[in-house]
Amino acid sequence: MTFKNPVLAILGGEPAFSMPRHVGTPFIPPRDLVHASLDEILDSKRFTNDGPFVLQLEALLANLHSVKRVVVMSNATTALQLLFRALSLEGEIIMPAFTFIATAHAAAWERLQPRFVDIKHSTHCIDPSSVQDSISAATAALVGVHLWGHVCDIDALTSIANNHKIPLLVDASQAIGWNHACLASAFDALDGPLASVISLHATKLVSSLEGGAVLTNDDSLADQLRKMRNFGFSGYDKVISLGINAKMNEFAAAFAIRGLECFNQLVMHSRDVWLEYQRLLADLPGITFLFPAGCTPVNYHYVVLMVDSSLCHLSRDELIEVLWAENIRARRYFYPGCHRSEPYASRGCEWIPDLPVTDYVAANALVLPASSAVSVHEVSMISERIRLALHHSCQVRQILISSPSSM
Ligand code: T4K
Repeated sequence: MTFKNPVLAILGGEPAFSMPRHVGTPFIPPRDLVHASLDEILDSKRFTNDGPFVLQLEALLANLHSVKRVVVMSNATTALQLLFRALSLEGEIIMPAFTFIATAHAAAWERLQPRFVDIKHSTHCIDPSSVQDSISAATAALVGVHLWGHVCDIDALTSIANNHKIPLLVDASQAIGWNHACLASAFDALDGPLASVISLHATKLVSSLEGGAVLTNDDSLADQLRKMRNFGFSGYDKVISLGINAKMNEFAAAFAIRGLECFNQLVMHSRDVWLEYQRLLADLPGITFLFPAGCTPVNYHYVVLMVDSSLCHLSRDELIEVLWAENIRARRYFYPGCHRSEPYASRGCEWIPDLPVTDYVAANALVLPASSAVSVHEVSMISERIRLALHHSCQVRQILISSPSSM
């Protein structure tokens, strides 16, 4: 499909797509294979409680992440909660303010105080110097986040954690496939994260519909988490600790296994999409790709742009409105930052730190439909609409001013 001088939908033209293109469209593995797994589960009548698909998924994820132990859970938020609880953390937990709210909520739900720190411009991940400035006797743990699939500065965080004798944990919800092994060799010295958490939510590269997992090389932590996710049971009839129901069911696990069978293909496609956006848009004034030197995202699942309105004459939010009219559902994730979201914003001034990079990124980052949500050809259609929007920025602004949005 080619378009000759298309008119932007916001200026009266036809939308680029008849159906919405989302940032988080779920990947559906080959249906015949999904149906075969479902039949197997129905025939076996084994639906949950450490069934064979859950155990197989744990083994596959351990292999993919080069980690000794994996404990799958009902979602990543619960996985974080159980991890914090298993470590008996008390007091403050340092984390970036620019992350999905679940990182903060999981800690707060476990009665920990999230202490928000700033991020780096180059990666959007936690800034170790900001961590250093915020650490105190009340700090119980550090949580790095592999945002957009970029691995946060593990070396610097490890050294801070070791100096202060506190655990380093990683919220790797957006980084399925990351190499936990780069730290495994030094594990005995507590180098690297004690554990990381991935998400298998529907919107992730590979999903179990809803799901998450803790990855760790610590056997006793993994054993404790396995019991905690199943009411504290240790075998039939024997409850040995406090626990909850955080189990993943067999169909969810089977769906994820089928997705993992396509993992390499998915990463390759996502990389093609990521590169094509850069090829088509990198020269646009005011548009910058998040492309840290020497560091590529683990799985290329997210395509993130920074929009400088002084150069492209449209703000990030105005560009989003133009794209939504085209059925291109670009998003501004994590706005306005956890520190400015409830319940954290109401904790009082001393709790709302000055985080200039977080505020800037939250106001200007734009996430485009990528990965399995789009084909490489569709990337060219989306890129063309972005170019047009910037080219007609004056007209677009006039229309937007005359009909303000609800954003
Ligand atoms: N830590 C971090 C750093 C995270 O990014 C996340 C999750 C977590 C922790 C917690 O993980 P989980 O407990 O969820 O396992 C999504 C996801 O709900 C969330 O999992 C994810 N991060 C976050 C970044 O994004 P939204 O706001 O994108 O969801 P929603 O419903 O607006 O979905 C986006 C679009 O995707 C929809 O407009 C349509 C499409 N979609 C979505 C779903 C759920 C579908 O086509 N089908 C679907 O089933 O939050």
